[in-house]
Amino acid sequence: MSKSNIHPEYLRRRALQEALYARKNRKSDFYNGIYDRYEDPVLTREHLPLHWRYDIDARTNPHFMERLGINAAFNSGAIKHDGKYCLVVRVEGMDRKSFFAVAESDSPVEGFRFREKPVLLPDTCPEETNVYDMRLTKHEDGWIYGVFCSESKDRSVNDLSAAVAAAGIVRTKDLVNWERLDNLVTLNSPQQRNVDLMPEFVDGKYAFYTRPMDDFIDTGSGGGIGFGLCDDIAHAVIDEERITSPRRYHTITEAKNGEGATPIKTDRGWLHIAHGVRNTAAGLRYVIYAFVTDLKEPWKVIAEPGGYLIAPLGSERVGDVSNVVFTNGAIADDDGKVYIYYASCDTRLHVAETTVEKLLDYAFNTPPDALRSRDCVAQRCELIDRNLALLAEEGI
Ligand code: M1P
Repeated sequence: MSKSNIHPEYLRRRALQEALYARKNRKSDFYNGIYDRYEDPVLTREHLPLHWRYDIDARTNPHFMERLGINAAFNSGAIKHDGKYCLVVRVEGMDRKSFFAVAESDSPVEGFRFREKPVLLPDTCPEETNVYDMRLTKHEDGWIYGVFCSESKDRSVNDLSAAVAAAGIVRTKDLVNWERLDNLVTLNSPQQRNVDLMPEFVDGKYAFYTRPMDDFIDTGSGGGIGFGLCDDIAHAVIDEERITSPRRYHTITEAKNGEGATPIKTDRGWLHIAHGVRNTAAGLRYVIYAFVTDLKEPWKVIAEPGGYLIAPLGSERVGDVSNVVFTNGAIADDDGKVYIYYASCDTRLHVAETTVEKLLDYAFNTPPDALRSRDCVAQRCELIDRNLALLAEEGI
């Protein structure tokens, strides 16, 4: 038998990676009654196939060096497709460029493996430098849409770091072949990020949640999560954005917010899992929050609990961009369970498990932010008084 040219280190590392893929993920001890966290991330950079990173030929890579390293696997769109839990993951190379790759599993919480190759998007946008954060929508028109951030250098100003964010749009039937459509145009907002397509037509039109921004980082006059309609998805233009979930002073959304997972239709409204950002002495802090919009008028918020749903916890707090949790994908399963895929610190991807019923209970029965310390204390005293009365009544 001829000697193999495959580097022996590849085989050793592949066996280690198989153990990682086979690892069982257990619910952690974390408790709040709203959702469960899992102990291990569902994806990290260690999950990326070795043959995407190393030249595995011992003749050309005798030291088995990483040739095209991966920095992180994080913010991920999510969809159940052909019975599999599919994630379209933001993978970031060591060169800082992000790209998309599909990982799938028979389980929602473990065993995710990347498909053979990353997604090579049709190159219709020569000025585009970076792509990330795809939201996936199974639309009633029969397509699966992916809406993502398409970032280009801003050449209109003399600033090396200036960039422009736009919403790129692709569609697919199989998560294999992707058709690129025109980027979304919003006539009243110079930049867009965190844009999400609703799964149903509204007034016969394609409906988007947007995030109007004046600038690449600062949303400026952009007042929060917007809502807009367009006629033609292949050349999508939104002429009016109505603010849906606004940014508010001294709340978790003060600096900015953005639509996260594609909204989930429930019998009480559209359930949204979004992110809010505030500033601190240590930089921006990103948390995840929830709200519900009206079924018929999906730009109207009908429930918005105060505070956050998920905040970075323990080791989730540390990473490339610390103090960040971010979601752009959740799967509402047929049995009522909801899996929220959230990334921590632009570094790795986790899952939280809950149900539609629990999220609705949370959304409608958690008091809204009272906006002032005095009123927040009054809100808490009301809860305490009711509890003390019940304890007294039952002699406990
Ligand atoms: O670094 C945190 C997040 O920052 C951006 O989100 P936003 O547009 O709300 O500021 C995005 O780049 C996101 O990918 C990233 O996780």
